[in-house]
Amino acid sequence: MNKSIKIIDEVDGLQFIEIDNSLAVARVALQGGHVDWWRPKSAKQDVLWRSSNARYEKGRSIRGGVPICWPWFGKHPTDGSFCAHGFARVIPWKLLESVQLKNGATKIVLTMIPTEAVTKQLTYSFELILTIIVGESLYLNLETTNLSDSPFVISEGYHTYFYISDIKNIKVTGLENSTYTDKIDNFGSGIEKKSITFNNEFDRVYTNSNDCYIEDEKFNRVITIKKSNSNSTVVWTPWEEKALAMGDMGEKDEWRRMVCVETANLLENSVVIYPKMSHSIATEYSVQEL
Ligand code: TA6
Repeated sequence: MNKSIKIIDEVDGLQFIEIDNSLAVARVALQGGHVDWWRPKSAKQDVLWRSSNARYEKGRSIRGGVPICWPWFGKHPTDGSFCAHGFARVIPWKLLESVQLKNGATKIVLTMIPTEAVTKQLTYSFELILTIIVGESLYLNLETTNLSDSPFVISEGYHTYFYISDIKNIKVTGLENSTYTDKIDNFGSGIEKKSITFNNEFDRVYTNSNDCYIEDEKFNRVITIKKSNSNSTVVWTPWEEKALAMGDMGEKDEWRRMVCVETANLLENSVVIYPKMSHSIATEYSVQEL
């Protein structure tokens, strides 16, 4: 086993992979293939946000880090009894491989283990492989392969929670001139004219394949979100009332210190995967000084 990684059993029987190399520390829950922690050693502040009362329980998603939404994003298109954002984030994955890279980063490769209950929710068979590279940047690549004889459609996304100085201090750029669908405005659409600032609940899906940036003057930094094979970006903050109602968004004001900027493919950007073909969506997070 690679020396920079350690498998640990923690609360409620959840297993984690801990990674500690010369460049960064990270933790990945095998439930959900969920990076619940990553911090480059050079960073002055945390980069990912994780709720102080995140639930570490079998079958529940962890509030923070990088939840994987697959094979549908948001509500199931036809059956509301299926779990929101798909089942990939709440079922077991297993480690296939870990490699120490020459630049000091650590690469791990995971595959999802479909349970009997979730297999019943699908009409097709598939393979899902998640590659994570932990270093000065955090890289994720999710590859879906169609093992059936007919095409199928998925929506997907990295529902990533970023740590920020305060929701009122930041702006999200890279989405100017993109078309959006606004969940708060009854799925109305529009075109984003400027960089995004926040003074209320915000939940929009953008049709966009550009890289995005979270500019945070108080932290004197920008978080760069590189995207590959992703034609949607979701931007979300629950604001106070919804955050307090959710029960796992941390103490009173903790929600102010996070924003979700999600590399995704959904709505009209959902992906058709043909038999024996694969599709990959990738994202990479890094931090620069402003
Ligand atoms: O990505 C934004 C969103 O779909 C919001 O509408 C919001 O409800 C959020 O995700 C959180 O979803 P979750 O199922 O993790 O509580």
